[in-house]
Formats: sequence, structure tokens, C-alpha cells
Amino acid sequence: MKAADLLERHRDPWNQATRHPFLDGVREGTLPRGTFETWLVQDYLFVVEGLKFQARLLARAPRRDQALLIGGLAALEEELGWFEEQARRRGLGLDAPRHPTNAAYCGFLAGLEKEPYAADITALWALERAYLEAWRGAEPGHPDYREFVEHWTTPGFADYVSRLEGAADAALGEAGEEERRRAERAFLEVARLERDFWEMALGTPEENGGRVG
Ligand code: HMH
Repeated sequence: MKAADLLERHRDPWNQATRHPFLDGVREGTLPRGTFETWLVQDYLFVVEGLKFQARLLARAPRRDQALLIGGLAALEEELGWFEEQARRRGLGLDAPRHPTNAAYCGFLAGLEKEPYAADITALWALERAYLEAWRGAEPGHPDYREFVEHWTTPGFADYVSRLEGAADAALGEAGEEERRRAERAFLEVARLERDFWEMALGTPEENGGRVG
């Protein structure tokens, strides 16, 4: 099994993870600024946990993946600084409580500690790939949001995502059947949690379990 096979096999959940009215609103300029800013703060809080997940993953990584993951960690730390600058310019506080949907995603990342490396590197690839595809779908972005669309679709980010795919392929190639099964489950969880994260941003019914009001 290759990482890209998972995209083929689970096209529907993948599309839901990477296409969303939130992103259409970024492209068309119909997304209210406050909605975007609330999401931005939640995404910052997510990246804070993402960096810790990746640090734990580095400690378990095979020698061949160390440079890739260290580069990714350095980029994530820089990303946090970029978020902090954005927040400062917009007067946003970054000490907001983590939304339950966000907390669920962070909890999933924490739980990956107990999963085999092949599942974890597959999950990392999937979450970065989903993010890249999602923002590519919002290109070129309404002028109000263009800076963000450009920031998350750079060639450097795309290159990082394809190197993660190579790392996932290598790990999956060495994995036994049970580990591959777990990697596939982690992939599906990422797809679901990414979709939920966009839903959270718009506060649509799926986000609160379909309850009205
Ligand atoms: C929800 N998924 C989400 N936020 C992000 N910043 C990324 C992936 C990429 O790091």
C-alpha cells in the first residue's frame, strides 16, 4: 500500500476534508472577517499542539526521516511566530479556549503516541496534504484573504508534503498488515477531523451534532 492509494480508496471523505464553504468564502470574499479571525485563532492553537506531536514523532522516527521532521518542526515554530504577528496586527488574543472540535483533533494527535510509526507518519502526511489541497482550492483568494492563501500554498510547503508522502510510503512499505490497517484508520480519522475543523469555523449543524439552535 502506498500513501496515495488511500486518497483513491477514500475519495469521498477526502473531498469533504479539502473542499468546504469556508474555503469558497475565502476565495469569493464572502466569508465574514470575524469568522475568519475566530478560525485563525483556533488554527494557531491547533498548530501549538501539532508542533508537540511532531516533536514526539521525531523521537521515534527512523534515521532516514530525521532531517525531514526537523525541517518541519523548524517551519512549524516559524509558523507560530507568523500567526502571532498576524494576531498582533489584527488585535486578536491568542489565549482563547480551545473549541471542543479543535480539542478532539488535538486529542487524536496525542493518542498517536501509542500507534505505530507508519500510522503516525501517514497521519502527518494526510493532515498537511489536506491543508495544502484545501488552500489550493481557495486560490487565488479574495484580496482580503490572499496573503493567507499564498502563505499556505507555497512551493516550499508543497515540496514538504511530497517528501512526507515519500516517508509515509517507505514506512508503509515496511509495515505489516496490522500496521497498515492502523495507518488507514489514522488517515480516515484525519480526513474526518479536518472536515470537522472547517465545520467548526462556520458553526454549521454537523459541528454540534445536528442539534438545532
Ligand atoms: C486544521 N490542519 C489544520 N490546521 C493546520 N494548520 C494544518 C492542518 C497544517 O499544519
